Amino acid sequence: MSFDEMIRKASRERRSRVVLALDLEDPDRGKLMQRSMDVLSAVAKHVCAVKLNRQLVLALGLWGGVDSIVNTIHEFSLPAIMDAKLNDVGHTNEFMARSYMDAGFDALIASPITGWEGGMDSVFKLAESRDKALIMLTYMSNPGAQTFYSMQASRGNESPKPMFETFIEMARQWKAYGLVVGATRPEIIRRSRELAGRDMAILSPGVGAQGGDPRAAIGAGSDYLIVGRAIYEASDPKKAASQYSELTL
Ligand code: O7M
Repeated sequence: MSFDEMIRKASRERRSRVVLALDLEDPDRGKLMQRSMDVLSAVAKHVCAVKLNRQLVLALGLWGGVDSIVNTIHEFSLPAIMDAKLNDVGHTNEFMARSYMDAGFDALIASPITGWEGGMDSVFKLAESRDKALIMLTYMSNPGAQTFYSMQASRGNESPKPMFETFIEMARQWKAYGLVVGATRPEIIRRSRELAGRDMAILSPGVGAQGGDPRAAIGAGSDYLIVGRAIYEASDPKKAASQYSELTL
């Protein structure tokens, strides 16, 4: 099953558009692994995908650590997203992408800032050959994100426009599965949806701990909300995940 089919199926069956960001920290490897498994089993019925980032990869290692978390995510019939934020030259991007794909991830997040040739080209070719999804980070959720994502820039003879608009055009041209657009700026989500059309998914982090409004993000055109601390730091993560799911219906 493709990533798109997996996330849609899980979303439909669980009536949830919440992607869990499992960004736990603990200096004790054993405890970190146990806590990750505990949070996963508590919330699995209320989320449609799980996103890991380098926090767990650095602490647990990809092999004999994160790979078993990916297996568990799959046992819950959920797709696993690696928030790799790939942003390097082609051969190292390709090595990282291949390693994450070998570890079982169904989708990877990359930054379009490298451009195509010698940057994203190798990653897209690999993803196509392995039937994996690529998601482009086109507007971040943090306050300072506007410095660059909204910077007016022109390509060639074109008139200037905000950088994120060019990133979305590139993501479309490259046939990315979707975009990450911060939930903290509904007006940017709305514009991103206009430019992306209906075919590309929009995933939005930044609700809860970062102050974004889940309903406003969905109303502006996001398909999925990425939620971390507001779920795994809650006294009852299952209840928090279920409440966020309800907000996205
Ligand atoms: O809900 P939080 O704030 O605890 O966590 C948000 C998650 O989304 C966390 O895993 C971040 O790495 C991620 N994220 C952002 O918070 N803002 C962004 O602009 C982009 C991401 C992200 O997922 O990038 C791909």
